[in-house]
Amino acid sequence: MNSALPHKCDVLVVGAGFAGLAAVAKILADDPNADVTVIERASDVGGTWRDNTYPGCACDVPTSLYSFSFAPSPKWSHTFARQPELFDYLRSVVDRLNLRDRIVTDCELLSADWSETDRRWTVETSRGATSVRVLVAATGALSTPKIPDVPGIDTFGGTVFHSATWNHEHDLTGERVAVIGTGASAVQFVPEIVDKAQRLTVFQRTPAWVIPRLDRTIGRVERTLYEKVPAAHRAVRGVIYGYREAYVTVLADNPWMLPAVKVFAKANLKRQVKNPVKRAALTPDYAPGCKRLLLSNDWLPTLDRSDVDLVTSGLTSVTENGVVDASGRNHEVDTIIFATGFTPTEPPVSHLLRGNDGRTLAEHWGGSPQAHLGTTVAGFPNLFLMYGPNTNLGHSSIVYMLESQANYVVSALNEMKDRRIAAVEVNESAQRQHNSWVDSELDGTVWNAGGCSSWYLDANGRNSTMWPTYTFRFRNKTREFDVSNYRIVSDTLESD
Ligand code: N01
Repeated sequence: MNSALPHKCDVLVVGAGFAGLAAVAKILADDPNADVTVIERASDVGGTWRDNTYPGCACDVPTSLYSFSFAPSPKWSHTFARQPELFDYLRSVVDRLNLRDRIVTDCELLSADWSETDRRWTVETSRGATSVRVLVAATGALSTPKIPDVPGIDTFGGTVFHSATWNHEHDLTGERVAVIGTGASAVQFVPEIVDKAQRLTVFQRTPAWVIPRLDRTIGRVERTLYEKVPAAHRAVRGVIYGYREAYVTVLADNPWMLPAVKVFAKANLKRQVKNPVKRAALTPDYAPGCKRLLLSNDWLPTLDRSDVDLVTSGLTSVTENGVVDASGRNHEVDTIIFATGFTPTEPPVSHLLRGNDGRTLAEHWGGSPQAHLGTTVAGFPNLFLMYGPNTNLGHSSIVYMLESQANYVVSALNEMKDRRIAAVEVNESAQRQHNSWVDSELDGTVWNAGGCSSWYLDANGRNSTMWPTYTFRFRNKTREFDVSNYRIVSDTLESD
């Protein structure tokens, strides 16, 4: 890919995962001559689908929906594509849309400072500096692995890694393995490694609601149909979109319907876990959906196996040869795999961006990320966040949200161009109003009032991750750049 970072560019996109590629693709579709560059810290595109390579890694949203509407693929092999296929898809999109020359790889963002005088961002990267008018941060919310600070971890004599940075050099065959965490990642890889390990010990802090994954192979005839008749594939995508949206009716709008989901999920648990002690330990005491509903057909049967231990008392420390639970028992293991998630409410990028008062985004947020439409932030002119605060979903495809945000960026760029505005900054009042609306919509939903603690809630207890309602409402709100909610920082473009 292109190795030179221009010393100046109009739009700089940081990150070449789904979010960054959505942004650059839409900007170029609107204006093929746009001066837009993407920087990517790794040596290839793909974001989370490049990095997460753990065994069994797959999408838990049907891939016909979890892909770009502007770059459909008729070739998915399964309803829920596996990681290698998704990674290949993203690389193929780069080629199909001729984006390769726009992407500077092995180029990590180190800092970005807004200058009110220059009305530009001064961006420092591992490949030098560049001056940028519009910055699009597409760095992902679930990209920085979180390993808890467990006492004694440095003394452990075996192997330790996180699910998002899987150690493929290490062979688990015949080993005693501890897995910490029982979220969306663990349910995918634990059934894949159980037959290799001599013994598996799974540390569960909170049980998850699990429902069947209705996966199937997509045969050649069906794939050919999608290839020859794209409208048929679009129709399938539309149906998936529709039934996924219907989940909001249950999870957010009518939480009184949740007991029915509970009955269904409990029946699934009863069918798949015969051991009564384990079944009791695996029964959640909060509403389904409060944490991400997990889709799996083999997670619960795996935990039911006699060669798999389920520890529910939590871990207190690590010794040189094992993991100690809350009762003080040392579980001797050779390898510890942390499936403990990410840092969505304090993304590292928030420490790198400094706004017009010299403070970082993290300092502005004080632990509770907020943005206007999840995209722009008061105090940070010409900054657009992809997958920003309150844009995460519990029910549908994040790619749909990212495309909506990319539309908004394009609309903003056009508005600025048409009005000859060099820079815009969202008004505090607009940001406040949007977030009050988000808070009131979240009030009483399963994500706020489902009786669990989850990564959806930030350090201050506010839900600063979830979009509270139907995704088409986000699409409508981001369709056009609402310039009246913005302060015009400068009314002349540099080219004047
Ligand atoms: O991480 P998680 P993940 N001691 O944060 C436990 C997306 N995703 O990597 O529930 C002990 O969900 C924690 O316990 P608790 C998806 O959005 C998408 O699995 O907090 N345990 C939990 O069990 C998902 O939500 C796909 O009590 C500790 C687990 O670790 C997100 O990524 C596929 C602990 C962390 O679960 C993250 O999933 C996979 C501690 N100190 C993932 N700290 C798709 O297919 C944490 N835990 C799109």
